[in-house]
Amino acid sequence: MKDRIVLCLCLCLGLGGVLGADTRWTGAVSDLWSDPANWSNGVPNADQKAIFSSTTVPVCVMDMVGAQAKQLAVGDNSGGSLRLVAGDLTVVDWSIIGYAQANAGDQAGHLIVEGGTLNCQARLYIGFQGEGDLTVDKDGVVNVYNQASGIGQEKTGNGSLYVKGGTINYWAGGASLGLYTGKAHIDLSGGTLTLTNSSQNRDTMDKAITDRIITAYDGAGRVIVDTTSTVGRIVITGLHPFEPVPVDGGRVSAGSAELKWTPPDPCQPGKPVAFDVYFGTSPDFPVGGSVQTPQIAKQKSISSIVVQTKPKTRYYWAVDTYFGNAKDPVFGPIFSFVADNLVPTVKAGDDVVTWLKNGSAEVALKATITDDGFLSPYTAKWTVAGEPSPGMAAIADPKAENTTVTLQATGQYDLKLEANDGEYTGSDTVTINVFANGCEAAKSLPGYQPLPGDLNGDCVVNDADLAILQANWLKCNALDCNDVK
Ligand SMILES: [Ca+2]
Ligand SMILES: [Ca+2]
Repeated sequence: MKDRIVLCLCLCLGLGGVLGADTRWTGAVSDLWSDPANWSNGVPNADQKAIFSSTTVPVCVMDMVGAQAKQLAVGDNSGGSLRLVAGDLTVVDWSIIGYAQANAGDQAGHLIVEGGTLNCQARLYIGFQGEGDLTVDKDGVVNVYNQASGIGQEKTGNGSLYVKGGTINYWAGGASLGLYTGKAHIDLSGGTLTLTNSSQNRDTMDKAITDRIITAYDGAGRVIVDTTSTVGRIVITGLHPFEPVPVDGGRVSAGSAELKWTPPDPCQPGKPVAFDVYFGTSPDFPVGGSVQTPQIAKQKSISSIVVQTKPKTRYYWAVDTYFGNAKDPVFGPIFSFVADNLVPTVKAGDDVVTWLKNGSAEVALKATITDDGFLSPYTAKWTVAGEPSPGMAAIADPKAENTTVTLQATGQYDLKLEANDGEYTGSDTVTINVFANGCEAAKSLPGYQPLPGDLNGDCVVNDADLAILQANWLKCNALDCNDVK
């Protein structure tokens, strides 16, 4: 199972001279970012370029909250690695992995974000003129703000983005991500990539998936592009043919969990495939390390198995397939999920359009809250998050999921419902627009069409309209009225 060995972190980092105000990682005393003795010119600040440019010193591990750098150069010209497992790093100008050395091979730059947050305030180049890769995994989050980025940015650039878990968000609008100058590759196997939902990004994603620049599970899976679930975003994930449950990179309620997968078709009709199943808390699978993940099924023709999980624990599992031929078993990828107390899911209900009757409007609030029963029965709380003026909204029973709200004035009201299970809080908001009457409310809806003959615009065709018609009967205000008459 050599293909399962997690990314080797034996790449090392650099010694180098002081360059102006820049500061270079030396790893002289430890692997911690926070120790000034590990840097040529002190721990980076927002005015300094942080440089990683050697394979002969330890990988730098982020251990600070609020870490900053002006620029980030990982793999400046002769290798270098930075790993975020916690904390956060904000880079105010550009970030580059794989700066200048084309075909760097062992001396490529490596950035790993498997916890904490990397905020790139400007562009992020993965493989600028050189070779570099970014791995997003586990709970890691990468945000790239404000400027368009590139993978394989220039002709000699060679960049790879591995989204194995966590999330990377490109927030710039228009064309957020260039993939077509140098060599670019994105592989999705458990994490999420999001982009601004622009026509340029949609076109680039479609083309890159067709061109296999974007793949899932190293080409074995499908790339899923969702442009509807999150307003304004394109959400891209990978799906393995096993269609694993729990979802790879997902979360489940701790306790008993069922691992499920979709078996491939047998090579010989009628002869079902069999599976080895591995499950545990270590990503070190057999042959991969000293702590090995236990085998829980051996050559069984099953497609699910029940396991026990503990809260706040990440689990790894894999399924190897026996087709009944010489290549058995065919190794599957390593899936992971986190077992925990789940955050309550809150749906505050559909937005409402209504109107005042005798000076007020009463609206029934119909919410849905679901939770996994941990830690305790949840408690609900409605609050007024926005109203035309203070005190115009009165919620009958703020602690009841289903209650009523009385609204005393026209305008927009935002009501927030929170559900707290003793540990986590989920929330959602419903918007209520109140108009002076039912006609104004009708006119606020998209697609409102006035009735032919509703001359006074009160949404009714009646004598009042007829009176207007009669009062104006045979009047003419054309320039040739005499001819018309
Ligand atoms: Ca819960
Ligand atoms: Ca009318």
